[in-house]
Amino acid sequence: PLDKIPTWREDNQSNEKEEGKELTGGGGLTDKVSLYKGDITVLEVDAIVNAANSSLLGGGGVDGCIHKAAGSCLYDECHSLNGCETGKAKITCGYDLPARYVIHTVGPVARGHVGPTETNDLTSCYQNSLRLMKEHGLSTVAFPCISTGIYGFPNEPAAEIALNTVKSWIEENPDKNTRVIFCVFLETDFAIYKKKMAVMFQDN
Ligand code: AR6
Repeated sequence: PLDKIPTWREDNQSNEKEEGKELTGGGGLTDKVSLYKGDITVLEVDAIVNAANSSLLGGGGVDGCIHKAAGSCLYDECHSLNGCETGKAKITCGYDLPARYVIHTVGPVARGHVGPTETNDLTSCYQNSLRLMKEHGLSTVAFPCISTGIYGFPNEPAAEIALNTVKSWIEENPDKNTRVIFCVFLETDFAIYKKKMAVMFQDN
């Protein structure tokens, strides 16, 4: 359950105390984000985000895992959606998943190259997913590291885009119930996110 996943504040509380910092009363940025390493399909959140392809009909990577865990009804609903363009997002039910919904977004095929198009498209994936979450009255969402697997977006710039886009969105959409979980799968991504989050997310 979500209450078993610490927020970024809780993850860092002992450090903050040691350094003698005042903890703010809650509701700050650090209460709204978490870093979680593991399988996104087990998370009991309002929505998990799928790093899909433009057919929305499944594939390998996290997409394959999500379809396998959600069952064939997810495929049937995706089949009715007429695909999805790069950078856009579409929402379905979660079916057999513990998550209520799946937000399918299509990341750019980067193959190691990060130019303006790749950057804009990846930014749009996060923005459009968050917009759908809000439109459906949802509060908690988990993102995988979109495009960084089969689509070959370099991990460090992808993390930078994910974190900056989510941070700006949270600042522009204040709601105390918002919780965004960065669900990393690989140790390299865990290390990158941990380092960047320590700099970007601090309430004081
Ligand atoms: N939970 C969380 N993250 C995962 C999981 C999981 N169960 N499995 C893999 N990852 P990728 P892409 C991580 O390749 O680069 C598919 O075929 C993985 O380690 O899944 O956007 C689609 O149909 C990596 O960090 O997505 C598309 O054709 C991250 O998820 C294409 O792949 C994204 O890797 C999309 O490629």
